[in-house]
Amino acid sequence: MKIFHNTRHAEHAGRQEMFRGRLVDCHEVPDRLRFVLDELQRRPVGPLLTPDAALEVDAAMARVHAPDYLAFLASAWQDWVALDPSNAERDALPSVWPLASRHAFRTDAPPHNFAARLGQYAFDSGTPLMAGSWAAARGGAACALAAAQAVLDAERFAMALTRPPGHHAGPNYMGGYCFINNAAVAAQALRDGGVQRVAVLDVDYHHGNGTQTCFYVRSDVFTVSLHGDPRTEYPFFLGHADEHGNGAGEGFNLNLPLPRGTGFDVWWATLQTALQAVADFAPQALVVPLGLDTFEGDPISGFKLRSADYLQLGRALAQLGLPTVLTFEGGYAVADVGVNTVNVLEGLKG
Ligand code: OKP
Ligand code: ZN
Repeated sequence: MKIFHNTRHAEHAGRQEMFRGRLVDCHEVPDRLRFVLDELQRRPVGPLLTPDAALEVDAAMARVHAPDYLAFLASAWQDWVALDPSNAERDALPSVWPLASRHAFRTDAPPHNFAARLGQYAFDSGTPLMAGSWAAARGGAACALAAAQAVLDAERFAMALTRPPGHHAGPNYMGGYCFINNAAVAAQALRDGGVQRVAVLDVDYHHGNGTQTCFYVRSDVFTVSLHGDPRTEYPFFLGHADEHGNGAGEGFNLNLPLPRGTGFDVWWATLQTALQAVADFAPQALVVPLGLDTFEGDPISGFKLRSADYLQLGRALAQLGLPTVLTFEGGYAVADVGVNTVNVLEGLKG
């Protein structure tokens, strides 16, 4: 198993996120990845690599994200500081949104004001953007691309070990701590590398709204997500059981929402449903947005998995018998996220 880690991840280290009317310390911190790397030192499961600098990461991101969104991200920090030089000491968080065109806000007259542009491209105020966010996110996309390339080159398993995470980022928006959708970049890179059918099985606690949206009208990428019920859980506005895909993508999206408080037995039974759906699709490759925030000790989530359960998850994923790319997503019980991640990888290796 090849593990591509993002050497620039720590350049993204948001200070605070808006939560219910106050700024609270960020949950998505650089230590998350350090704990995984530390555990990989203790229990190596494969070589730790960095992506080849020759990989065409900008082209790979552009296969998933809109050009204006990528341009926005690339200059966002500079534009934030230009808005007010004292902003250099503060992370950028949005505070005004156009909602959707059905609410009569115009989308045909794009604002020049940076605060408005940030609101145009972000769906929550919990995703701080700072000086190093773009470099970190772009470095993560390189890891996703490298992992996909490794699988195209006949590696059975490859992981993009990176943060910030990606599965909430859509074609032209950030949110949920995510800027670039690493899983979508990997899935698209597999398609572009000649894989006809790709399945994405998202096991993060939160619905993978960004990934679902990237592929919602397509039949070549089947998206499945097992997550906290959006009626009570973030991201709230997507992830319901009746979202099956649209147009050519009809029947190629499956959501399996579960109530907050769900324990391993019910989660495991639901995982079997997800695995059977993946098998029925008969993909030639699998992408797993791997969130470890299903853990009982997670501070912001509500499932009750224990550390040993992640070995089982790894074994179950391996039983699909597919070339597999994993991307590192959530998991905020920082002291446990290393053990839980490496448990999945050990289970995978069998
Ligand atoms: C990202 B990933 C908690 C508020 C929720 C957003 C959660 C994003 C999770 N204070 N904020 O799916 O793990
Ligand atoms: Zn999550």
